[in-house]
Amino acid sequence: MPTMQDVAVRRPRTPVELEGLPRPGRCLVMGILNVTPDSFSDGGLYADIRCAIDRGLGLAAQGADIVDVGGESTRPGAQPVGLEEELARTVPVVRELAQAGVCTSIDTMHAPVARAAVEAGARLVNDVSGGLADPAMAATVAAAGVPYVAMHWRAPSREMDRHAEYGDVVADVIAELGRRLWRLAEGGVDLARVVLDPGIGFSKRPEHDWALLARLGSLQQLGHPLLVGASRKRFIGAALAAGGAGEVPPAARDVASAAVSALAAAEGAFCVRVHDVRAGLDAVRMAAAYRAHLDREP
Ligand code: PMM
Repeated sequence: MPTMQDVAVRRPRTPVELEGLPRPGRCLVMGILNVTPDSFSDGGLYADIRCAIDRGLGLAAQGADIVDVGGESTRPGAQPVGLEEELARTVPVVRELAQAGVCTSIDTMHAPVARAAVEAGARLVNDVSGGLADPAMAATVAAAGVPYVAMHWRAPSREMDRHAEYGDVVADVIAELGRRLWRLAEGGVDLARVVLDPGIGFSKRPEHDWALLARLGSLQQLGHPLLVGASRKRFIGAALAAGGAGEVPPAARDVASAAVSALAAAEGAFCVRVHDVRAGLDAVRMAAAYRAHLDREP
């Protein structure tokens, strides 16, 4: 039986705040903007970029606290795109959104892309590899002085499914993220700016994703704000199918994704990364109202 003290530890009363990021007093909502050819038209890069900027402005208008710009797909099996291509896809989008006053983050594993995006106005670097893919990332983030999301990652997308073996997934992810923190600090990163992410769907099977979500409070032992990126992922499709909904394609998983965002925010997540910003925002608002009542318990 958990004691009242355990509950207080699992659910911190004061939302974490990070320099340079919005402070709405609830879990942040990060809207996903993937500038990848399969995301938009096939009318060439310029058309894709114009379309991406409009989409980013739209996400901000819907209430996204952060718009996360990515130019390389990290889906299972995805192939790398090359540095020049990734820069060309993301930097103009970040620049224009930042100039319009939108808080943007750059979703990249590559230090040169992170550096160029921060120069263009990105206020956060979101690295799904937590610094493992590019040894120059720690020094780049240290020099940039912006918040940094370090996600739990074991291998590139094309081979990540082969690395989904765990003893106790929560303990293993905590240990591996702990080692990442150590290496980032050695690389000069100010750990007060580091957000951790369990890496939902990355080298994880559905049972691993659920265990990490259900025990998010344990990951808070590491003492860092947590970001959860569950939106539209395979484990949601699997749970819907197991519950009798049949095969639900990714684009039809937004209601279920919002439910997962509410669960993550209720467990104390600092930020949720979502495709459907309106639904995500409502979800975290419900979680904030729920948590406010938990906090009133004697
Ligand atoms: N997932 C994806 C891409 N970037 N970033 C973080 N921090 N956490 C995630 O879980 C994450 C991410 C892949 O999802 P997508 O293909 O739907 O963007």
